[in-house]
Amino acid sequence: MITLLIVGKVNPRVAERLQGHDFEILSLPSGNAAEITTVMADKVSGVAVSGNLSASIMDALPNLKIVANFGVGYDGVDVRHAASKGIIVTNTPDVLDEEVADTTIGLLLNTLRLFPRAENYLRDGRWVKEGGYPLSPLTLRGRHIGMYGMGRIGQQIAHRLEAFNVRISYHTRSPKKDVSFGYYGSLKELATAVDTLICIVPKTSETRQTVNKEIFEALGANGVMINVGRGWTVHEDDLADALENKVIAGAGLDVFEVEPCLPERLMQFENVSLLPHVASASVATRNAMADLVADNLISWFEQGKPVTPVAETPFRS
Ligand code: A2R
Repeated sequence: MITLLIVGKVNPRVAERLQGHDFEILSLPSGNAAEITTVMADKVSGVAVSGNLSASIMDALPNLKIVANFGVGYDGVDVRHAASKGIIVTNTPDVLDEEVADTTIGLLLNTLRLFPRAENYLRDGRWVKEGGYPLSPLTLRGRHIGMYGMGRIGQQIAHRLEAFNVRISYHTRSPKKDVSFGYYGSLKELATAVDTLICIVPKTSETRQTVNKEIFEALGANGVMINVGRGWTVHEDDLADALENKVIAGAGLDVFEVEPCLPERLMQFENVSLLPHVASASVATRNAMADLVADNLISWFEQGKPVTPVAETPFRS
């Protein structure tokens, strides 16, 4: 029998899907390496996690062969350390692309047209008492959208935006062969050309606070910034300054640098739409992600290969 360890809080469907296979499942809810028992250290060869796994846990499990991460972003898993120890890391790409893209469109429209505020106005009885909700100062009409990131999710967002009859351009480190939108070689050039920036890049050492004062100034007074990738990418103090000083016109955020906390200042702006990191958070999509976590473990232990290994730990048969 193969012993697996669920580290931290992971969608319960992962453990359910592993039932019926030759697995013994242990759990470490605290995610604390110091609580790894001798039995775990002796027996565990596979781990399921949701976003975070430190080098110390990998070191405490000498027989570990695979880490199956719930989520497409795996910046909280020490993949370099895993690679150095020959441990495969897997993530959950593709199955959440469309859900995240749908959410992005919703967040973009909420930011521009103030729909959450308009609904609250109705619910508070103000429509009856005060008449129609004020016109939204911003609109999607006539906008030029700049995609910062044009990967699996970015392409689904752009595909949806095409139906909205808006101009689309993008910046990535290298132009994409199968993408016909205008390419800009730097984020600054993209931000200068467009009036709406959608961020969907991973958390890496290269993307930290790259959306900052300089980029907000380049976006300009009609500028809107939407972030659905990682909070790490946006300089939140610069964003608050840009909103306060009307350097840009609005922002929509689903992700924050230190979740679930966010700077108080961001809460005060009427032209900001905030979501609690829910882009992929429907039952159907989270189930599909859980299934892929389980499928990676099942495939590894029953067929000797992972389904979706990350680039840093490629599978070599
Ligand atoms: O740079 P490229 O050509 O590798 O394009 C990737 C782009 N990207 C960057 N663009 C500019 N500067 C960078 N330093 C940089 N690093 C990466 O981000 C590619 O177009 C995109 C990432 O695409 P995928 O790897 O397919 O990721 P996916 O599934 O779209 O998810 C994006 C992120 C996740 O990592 C989570 O953090 C979040 O969305 O859920």
